[in-house]
Amino acid sequence: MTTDKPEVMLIGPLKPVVVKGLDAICAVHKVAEARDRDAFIAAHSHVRAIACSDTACKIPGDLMARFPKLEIVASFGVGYDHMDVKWAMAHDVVLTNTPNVLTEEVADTALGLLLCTVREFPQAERYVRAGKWLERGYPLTKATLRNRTVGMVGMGAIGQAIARRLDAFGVPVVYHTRQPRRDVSYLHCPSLIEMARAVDILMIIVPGGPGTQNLINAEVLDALGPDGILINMARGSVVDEPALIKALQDKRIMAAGLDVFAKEPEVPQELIAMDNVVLLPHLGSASVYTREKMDQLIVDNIAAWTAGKPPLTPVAETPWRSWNKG
Ligand code: 8YV
Repeated sequence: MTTDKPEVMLIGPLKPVVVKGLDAICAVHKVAEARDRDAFIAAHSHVRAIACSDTACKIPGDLMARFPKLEIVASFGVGYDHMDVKWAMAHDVVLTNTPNVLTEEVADTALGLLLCTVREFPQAERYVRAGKWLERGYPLTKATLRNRTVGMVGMGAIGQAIARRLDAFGVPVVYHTRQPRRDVSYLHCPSLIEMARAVDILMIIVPGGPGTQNLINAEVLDALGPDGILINMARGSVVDEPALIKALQDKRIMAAGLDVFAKEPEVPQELIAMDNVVLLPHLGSASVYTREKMDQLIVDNIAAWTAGKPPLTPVAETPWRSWNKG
């Protein structure tokens, strides 16, 4: 196919907002429609832009290397641990993500998961459906948000939106990040272990990737202690999953609320079997409203690139430079 339009390789599901938006401005080569993926990529190795419509689609360096003129990868998702950032930095490829538009939705989900885990709403709902209320009332929950402090692991835009909600609930917040943030007034805890020891609830909301791999390990869980509750809204990779399972089984922590897992969509049978765990299928941002905004931002980043302008949301490691021409 020859075309005057800029060409884009679309990797991932054919979402209506992405397909419609890209089709209007580019010649879009849709990997999802290819019979032979490898041959399709080889036949279009001249393209200079990739759009990735799902964080479940990995973008490793050896895939990007198959497009020698590659300038930009515009991906879905605020997290970008599915892309090889180091490779992109070394080869002057700009990576874009979809921050901001999902912040409030993910923070809503985090509060929902926190409340469900602390006050056992899913368990209580199952109790009603099973007809057990007719026999006796649901037991009082051991955990409460009252008189508790939440220790946030991570305090980026989503972390701050979660903290704002906790402020409104009257729940004190402290946080751990490598460096204290100047733009927040919550108490900064330089040591994760000490913070875990001091609080009853850990809320994980840090980026995934090598820098945070297994950050929440057995030592942190033990510091959180037998009344402790862990909420993971970040990435499965941030928590040592076998260590978490063991800590829950041994009652070394009280409960966990998990939106993310090490090998999604597989959830360990041990977690499914436990009643003190609330499990969600990675739906932090998953409303039609927010997902469409994220999808549109992929299109807007590509549109800026096709117009020779800086993309709207390059990730910090790969800022737009004048030689990324579009
Ligand atoms: C999505 C996310 O729920 O943006 C992210 O990084 O984790 C979420 O918004 C996830 O990408 C689901 O595929």
